[in-house]
Amino acid sequence: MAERQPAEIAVDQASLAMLAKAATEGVSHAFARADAQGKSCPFGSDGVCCRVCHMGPCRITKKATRGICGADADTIAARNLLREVAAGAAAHSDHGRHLVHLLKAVAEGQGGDFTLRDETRLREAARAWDVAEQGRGPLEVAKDLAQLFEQEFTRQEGPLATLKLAPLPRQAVWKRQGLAPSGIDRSIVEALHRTNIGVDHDYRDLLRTALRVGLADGWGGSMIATTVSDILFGTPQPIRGMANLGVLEERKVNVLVHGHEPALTEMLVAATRDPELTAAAKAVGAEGINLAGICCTANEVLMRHGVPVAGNFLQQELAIITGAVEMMITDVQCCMASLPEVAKCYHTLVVTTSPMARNIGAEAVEFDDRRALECSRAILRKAIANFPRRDPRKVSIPRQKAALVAGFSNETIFNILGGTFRRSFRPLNDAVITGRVRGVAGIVGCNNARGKVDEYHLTLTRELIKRNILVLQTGCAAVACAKAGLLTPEAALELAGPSLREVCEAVGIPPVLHMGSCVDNSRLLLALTYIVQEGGLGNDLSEVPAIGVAPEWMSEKAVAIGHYFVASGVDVILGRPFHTAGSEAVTRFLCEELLTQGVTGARFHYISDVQQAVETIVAHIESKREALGINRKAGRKLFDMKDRRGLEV
Ligand code: BF8
Ligand code: SF4
Repeated sequence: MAERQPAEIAVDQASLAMLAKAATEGVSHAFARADAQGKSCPFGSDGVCCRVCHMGPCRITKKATRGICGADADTIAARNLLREVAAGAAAHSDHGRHLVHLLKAVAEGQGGDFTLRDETRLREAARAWDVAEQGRGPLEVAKDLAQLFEQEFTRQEGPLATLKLAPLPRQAVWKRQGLAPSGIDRSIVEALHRTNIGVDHDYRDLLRTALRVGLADGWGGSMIATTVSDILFGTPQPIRGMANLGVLEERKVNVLVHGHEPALTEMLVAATRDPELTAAAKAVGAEGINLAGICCTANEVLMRHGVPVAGNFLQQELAIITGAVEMMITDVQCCMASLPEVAKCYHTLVVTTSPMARNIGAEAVEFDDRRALECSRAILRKAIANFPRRDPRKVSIPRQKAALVAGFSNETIFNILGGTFRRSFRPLNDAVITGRVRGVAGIVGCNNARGKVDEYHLTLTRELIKRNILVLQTGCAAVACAKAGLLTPEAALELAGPSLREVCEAVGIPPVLHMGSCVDNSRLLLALTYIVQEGGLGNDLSEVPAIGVAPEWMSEKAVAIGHYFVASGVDVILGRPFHTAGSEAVTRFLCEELLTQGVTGARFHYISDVQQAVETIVAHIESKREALGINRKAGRKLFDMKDRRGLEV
């Protein structure tokens, strides 16, 4: 691929400015590397390259229609996809497992500085999962809940207990179709087993397994991660914040938290408020410490503390290129391998706090949960000591930053809509039933260096709110829209269609609701569940006028997310296709037969053109409305004699 001009790479001015700076300073970044990669290998893109055994790699071509073992394009493409789902589910779920361990430690009095921040949420969760809570102390309840969650990982038989949170008709679909997963670990192990050479060769069976593993992620690992985060760190509430590289401060020690695990970050937030550390920062000539986030760690601390967001996935290198970052603290997921290389061009220290996410050139810092605050202070001291090494000639912080409101957990949506005394989704259901809100679109997922960053997210979101569709967001999609100012109540006035605007104004919400990090896509599953439970919009998730979209996705985690939405009965539009084009049968199964053969009641759509996506979403939502019968005018029908006779027959 020829090297692209900056304007072909990104839409936001802050990123463009940093790309220009990188060019002057000779710093490489993901976009340049994407160009250097050139066109992707067609066998990989089509999903027909198999490396499962060492007789291979085998590639399927017109001449060689089977690999050495006899596997055809359908088996190979399905097997590759299932492995992606397993990897994505593993990432989310392992994150959940770490949080469960922390919950258990806190419950046993071994949690150091961590506490149970949200007892109400703890008790609600206990009731939802049938853990006795009445008349018992919070630590006792937490211990039992942690144990139950642990068992969700190790369960060998019977369906996951968390599946019970879904509407009954959906549970019935899973049972009928054999899609209900057992233990999370077991599901992932089984996926790896099935995809070994010489095991499962039926693409339909492999793809059903992908749905099952997806469900183990969405309703299992991710749901557990979200729930435990809320219990330990507090359930998010609407909170103001800022987003984009302009949140970095020239006169302060800039510390960026990056990755996905919220535990350390919670303590860093507390440590930055320590007057001793502020004094230490002043002693080296800074005005204080400025903590900001990248990727989903950013979403977590934004939602709970209003910590500013410096950027989404493809801004991680650009943040260092500002020359103003003293330290970037990384853990697991989405932290680029290149960070230490980019940091070498500046004074930035890259630190890794997760024993499973090491990087050559990044300093490994032990983070002990039991001494979390002390460890956080030590890390911040290192960052402060690095401030004098900053080269002022290399510092250029873009001005751009946008205000936002985040923190729309379901618990707060209940309160906002219904009031604390009558917590309810009723007003939202009524707005959908009367057509003031046509439906709901969840726009989620990553950025992709192969495309023009944020463009699909922004165009799609603007077009949908203009058409009175409420948008729910998580992950890097939410940050993309935050940077463009779409996450403010004012955006409703300027950009939403008249009836959505009215609803937003009445309750004081933005037309685009930030619901959290990527594991918090589980909140979207529950939001749809609450809509069903509230009544009037169908009995199953597949009946709600709703859709999921991942416009610019790139991660295996997004593959898993797509699968659990579709398995839950929600159609998913992907801005970029899965690597399945080499098998017509696999593509047809995912994009047609899951729906037409009644496997899930929903399907995937591969749509790279944003306008076509808008049309598909509107048509989909309207067809769901038609099926529910809520598009009919509710006027009174006057019967004439002919009608009456008709009735008597
Ligand atoms: O987990 S949206 S680029 S940061 S994978 Fe990664 Fe994708 Fe961002 Fe959050 Ni989710
Ligand atoms: Fe080739 Fe079969 Fe081995 Fe895959 S499993 S590499 S198709 S021989």
